[in-house]
Amino acid sequence: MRIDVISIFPDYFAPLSLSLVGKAIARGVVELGIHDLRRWTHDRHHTTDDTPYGGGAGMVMKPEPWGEALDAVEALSPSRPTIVIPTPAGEPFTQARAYELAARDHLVFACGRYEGIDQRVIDHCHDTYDTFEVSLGDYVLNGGEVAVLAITEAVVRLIPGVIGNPESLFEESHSDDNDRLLEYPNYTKPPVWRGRAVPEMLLSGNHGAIAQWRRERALERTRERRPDLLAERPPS
Ligand code: JBQ
Repeated sequence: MRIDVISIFPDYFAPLSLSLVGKAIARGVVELGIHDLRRWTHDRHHTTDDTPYGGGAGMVMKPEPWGEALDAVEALSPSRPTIVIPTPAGEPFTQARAYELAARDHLVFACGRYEGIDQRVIDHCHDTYDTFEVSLGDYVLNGGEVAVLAITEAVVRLIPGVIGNPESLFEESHSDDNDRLLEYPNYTKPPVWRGRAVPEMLLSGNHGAIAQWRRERALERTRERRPDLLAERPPS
């Protein structure tokens, strides 16, 4: 997979050369290009934003640098690029979307600042490429950069061969194989820590009973913390 990121803060993406994503890059499973949007400005001050038509607070990213940046990055494409635009106005980013993006050849992330990119750029993306506008949640970030770090990690770990032990993909929270419940609580040694004992059931060696106990804990947690997930589940 090829991944390109367009941002006015290219330094934000240094962490991508670490950890699991970094290993995928080192192994050649992922090819990563980070691009400074200012490279496609032509004025002395490398201006990327301007005041909004119609008035209001904040600034809006100008369309011209974005148009040139997208054209240039498209030229690097091994096939047809998929554009991902993090925005608080996007659809909630989900594990299902992560799986879908993990199957693409070329992802292009377009990082806008909070007030956003001129809508004509977004419309151009929808008309020209497969485009997803996604949000990480209902809170305020200054721009799309942190969202791109999170989405990249969620996607790259799903590319076949990236995770050493693919079994660990199965039982985790939000996976289909876990019935979309939150994950049950986990424990390791020692058996008692600061007066807190590991639940006795887990020491029983009774694998059937343990599986049932874990499912009960997962349901209990989900009911308390994410009742919306229970409401979404297929009947049974
Ligand atoms: C979203 F995706 C973005 C981009 C910019 C700001 C944002 N704020 C909240 N959630 O993930 C987001």
